[in-house]
Amino acid sequence: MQVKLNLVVGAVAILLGGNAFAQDLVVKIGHVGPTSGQIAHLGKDNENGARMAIDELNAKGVMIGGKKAKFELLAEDDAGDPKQGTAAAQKLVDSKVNGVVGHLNSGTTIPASKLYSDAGIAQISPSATNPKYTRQGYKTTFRVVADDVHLGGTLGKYAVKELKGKSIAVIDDRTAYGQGVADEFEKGVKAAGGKTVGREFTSDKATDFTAILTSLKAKKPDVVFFGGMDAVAGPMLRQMKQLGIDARFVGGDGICSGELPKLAAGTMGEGQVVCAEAGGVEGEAKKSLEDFKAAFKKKFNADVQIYAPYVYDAVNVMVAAMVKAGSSDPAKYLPALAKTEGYKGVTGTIAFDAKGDIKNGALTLFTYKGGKREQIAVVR
Ligand code: ABU
Repeated sequence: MQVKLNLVVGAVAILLGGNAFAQDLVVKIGHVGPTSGQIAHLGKDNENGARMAIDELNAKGVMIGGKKAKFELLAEDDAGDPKQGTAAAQKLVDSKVNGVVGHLNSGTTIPASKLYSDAGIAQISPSATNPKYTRQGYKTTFRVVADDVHLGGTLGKYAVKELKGKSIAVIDDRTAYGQGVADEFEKGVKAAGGKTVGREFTSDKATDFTAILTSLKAKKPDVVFFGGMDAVAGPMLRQMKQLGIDARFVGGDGICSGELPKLAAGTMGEGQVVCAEAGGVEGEAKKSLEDFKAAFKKKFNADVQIYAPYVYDAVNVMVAAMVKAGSSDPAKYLPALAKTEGYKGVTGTIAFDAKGDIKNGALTLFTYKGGKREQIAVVR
């Protein structure tokens, strides 16, 4: 009898390809980011953060409701395009994922959030900073970074008070992120008693900024703020240099990547650029982040660009809620996720407010020297 039972168990294991035992719980985590297009380097950075979390969770062996969980990553590319973003979201909904981490861009995250909300699937964005994302009244939206009100407002005040900007020009890329963060920057400048001398816009696909930069040059700006991503900021810095615009260049998290010096092709002045990542750690907590970055480099042979650690934390905080609830069913673990308090991640301590935003979110101000990102300060 025992021999027969062993044979049956063995046959089931073979049928399952040796990947999962019948009693295992398969947990599907969706990830969406632009792994093609101009900011593919940022999309891949995010996706690798998710991959790292999933691989570690599988190696560790996590029990959910008395079953051993086997985590699967369903990674989708939205190319940073809102239409492709909703198509990717629908694909994940149809695949019955247990949760989603993403998307990277606000312009894709916000429309996709309706689909996840309608399907009751938890979504944690590791990088979309437009405030609207968590202000739609959905119970499924969470964010582990600070938003553009915090980012833009802080940078606006910094441009006036620390950089002593007297003539501040603003450019945005007309995306949900770029336009929003530029608006908040302008409000921050005004709140600090400063003034803006001009506002221009471009697109997230543009490569030639001669017309708008020439128009702003006539206003003799000492600070230029750009609301957009690093793939546009790099060529913009090159063209500012060609046109002889000698101004500090300030931007939000979208330009604050390790890749920016390369994209600016050596035209970035020492300390010329000031940008802010929408998170940050200080003191003893820095070690966990540094350890993560070293392990990431070892695994992927690539440096962290911006948000891989936040994606890693987002996956882990979602799984921690599943463990606590004893279920990977979003309807069951969503209340536990919403009540997350004091979760110690590599990007700091995570707790969510009533909207699903991170409580007490930090910002890290950076500049670039010798082609490398250099931290200025962590502010709250
Ligand atoms: N937060 C900057 C990049 C992503 C976004 O919000 O569009």
